[in-house]
Amino acid sequence: MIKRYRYGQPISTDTIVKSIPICDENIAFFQFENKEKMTFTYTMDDNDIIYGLGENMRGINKRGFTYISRCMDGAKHTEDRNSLYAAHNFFIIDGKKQLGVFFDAAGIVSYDIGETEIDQLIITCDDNDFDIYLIEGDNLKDIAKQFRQLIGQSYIPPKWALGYHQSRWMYKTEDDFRNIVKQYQENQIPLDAIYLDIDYMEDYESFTINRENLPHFEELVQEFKKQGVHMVPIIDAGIKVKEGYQVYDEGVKQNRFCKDKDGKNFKCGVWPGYCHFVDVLNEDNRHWFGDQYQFLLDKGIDGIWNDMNEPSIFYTDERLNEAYSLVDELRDSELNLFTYFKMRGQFSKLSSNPKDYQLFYHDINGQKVRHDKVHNLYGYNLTRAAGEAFERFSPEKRILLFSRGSMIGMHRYSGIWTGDNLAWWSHLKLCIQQMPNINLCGFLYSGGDLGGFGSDTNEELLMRWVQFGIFTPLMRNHSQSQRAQELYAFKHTEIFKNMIEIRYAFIPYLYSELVKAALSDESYFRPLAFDYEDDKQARLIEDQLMVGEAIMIAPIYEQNGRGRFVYLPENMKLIRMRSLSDYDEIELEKGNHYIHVGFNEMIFFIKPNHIVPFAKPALTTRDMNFDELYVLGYVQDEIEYTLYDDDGYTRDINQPEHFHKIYASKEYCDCKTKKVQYR
Ligand code: MIG
Repeated sequence: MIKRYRYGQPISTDTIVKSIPICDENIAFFQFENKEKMTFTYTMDDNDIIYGLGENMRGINKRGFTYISRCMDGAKHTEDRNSLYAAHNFFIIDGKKQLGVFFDAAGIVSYDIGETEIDQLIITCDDNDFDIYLIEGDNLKDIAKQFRQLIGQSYIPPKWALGYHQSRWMYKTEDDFRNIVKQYQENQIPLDAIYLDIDYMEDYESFTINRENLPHFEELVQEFKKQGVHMVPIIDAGIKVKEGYQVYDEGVKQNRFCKDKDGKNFKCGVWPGYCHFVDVLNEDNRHWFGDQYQFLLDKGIDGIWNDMNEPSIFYTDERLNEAYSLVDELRDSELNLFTYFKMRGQFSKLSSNPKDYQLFYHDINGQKVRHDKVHNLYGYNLTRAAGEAFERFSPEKRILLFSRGSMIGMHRYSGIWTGDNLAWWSHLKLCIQQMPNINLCGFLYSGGDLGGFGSDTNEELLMRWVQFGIFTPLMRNHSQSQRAQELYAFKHTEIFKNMIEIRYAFIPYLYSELVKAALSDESYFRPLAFDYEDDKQARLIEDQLMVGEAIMIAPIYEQNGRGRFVYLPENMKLIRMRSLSDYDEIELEKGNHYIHVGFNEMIFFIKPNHIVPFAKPALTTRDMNFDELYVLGYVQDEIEYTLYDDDGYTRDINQPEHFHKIYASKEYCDCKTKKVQYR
């Protein structure tokens, strides 16, 4: 049951796709106070767990900290960060009551979940205009599903997007790209995509190509395509202020940019120097911005990542002038402790300063709205512009798209990646914990930069990250480190190769579970509690996840870890794999176990009466045969598994011929439409 409450006169976020009547009673469950800010309070039981809030810091259970939905670029994901790049305003309270809560708000919302007062959940809204949806259901899965039905079907990527992707903010020339692809091929490590970071552009201008480094860009795209490898360029939100740059000229002429208080195009500094932001909250402008992507699609590109769309601001003249005048004031004095820190602080406040978001305006259907009131809608709508354009330009084939900035609603158009993590063990753990909460907010196609984006990784950390990444729909190694982070750059290339082959082998299962989750409004990654609600210990587990209907994972995320404690909420079969031809299958009983996991091993668990189909890997997904499958299983009774499969591109997903029934008992397995056999 869903109830909708309205406060003020909200600006439509276009997040909800179902119309629910507004309820005119006072809000249930929460205590409402109209203080300086509107505040909603809920007293939590000691046993209550809070799931959700998507991409954020800290654990699966969000209790104990304050999270602020304010999309923000910030390169250090430390524990004290209240906001990352996303505004994911959905959570579930699970305990004495089970309740889904969604704040449909364009503005900033804060969730103090037992930080100030250990048992108080206190939600405050910066503006007084929003809707709240309260969702009651039979259980956690049901509540999560009702929410997803409210927000519409999640984005489904093409199948090749489930391959392994290599990226690095450093590749520049055609030879750089060729060399990387060649090394993957020579080492026989599967690869489906290679990424173009901002250096492929001319002066960081979106929708341009740096012809000095990439004189034969179009040919290069085709050359790789012949090998089954996709090139995936980045697009940045800021449009460089430069006459002669077509997107700028046209944008100015057609009045596409956000305005400052005087009605001039708002200007701030990002990568290219001074930039304007396209006013993508306006439908017409969104269409225009989407049209720009045709430049890349025409060159054979079929995947894009959208960056800096929180939108990220490095500086504005206002903030720079403040900093300069402080410097002038202090220049000739001897800095004391106070003035020293003041000056440092002044400069570190230059980027992503909330005050800068008060300096520009949008035109939403003729209504002038200050940016900070709708800040969280920006990245969402910029990526939506791309998603909508892809449907126009590529009506037959799905295009890969994922974004850094996001809000719920954008999940219908795109996936997300978790931004600038670091090569820290704690960030591997964070990535594991983010996945189920991101899924709850509708973003199924997601993943973090494997190995860590910033600071230098090491072979062991990357190995463990890859072993977890086998299960994330987006499996991309991306970094800006000094140290090379490609899988062949380390001593045990062979082990990396084995791990990536394992990933490829399981694509039939991973793709099937991802698409089915999207079609049925369910999660691909789930906390254990969603499958084992009455199991007290399962509810507390923070480092194991359910993946699809058959698998539980328990990744290694500690330095020097060669094993770990695993809790089995029921009897399960452990699969411990060194390679596709070298693995153990061990039946284990419900309860606590210590499992050894060598550096060269990945583990997962199969639930009773479930199977995991897999295929022979190849160097690209294109070269795999998805009609000949093998099965790993833990089956006592006769069971039936529904495998989703298609040509990998079609937008026409929901066709009966895409669903293949696999029947299995302990002795045999069978499928009418595919060749299947037990391994
Ligand atoms: O200010 O394009 O998160 O993945 O490599 C940094 C350069 C801009 C941030 C993205 C990262 C990307 C980087 N970008």
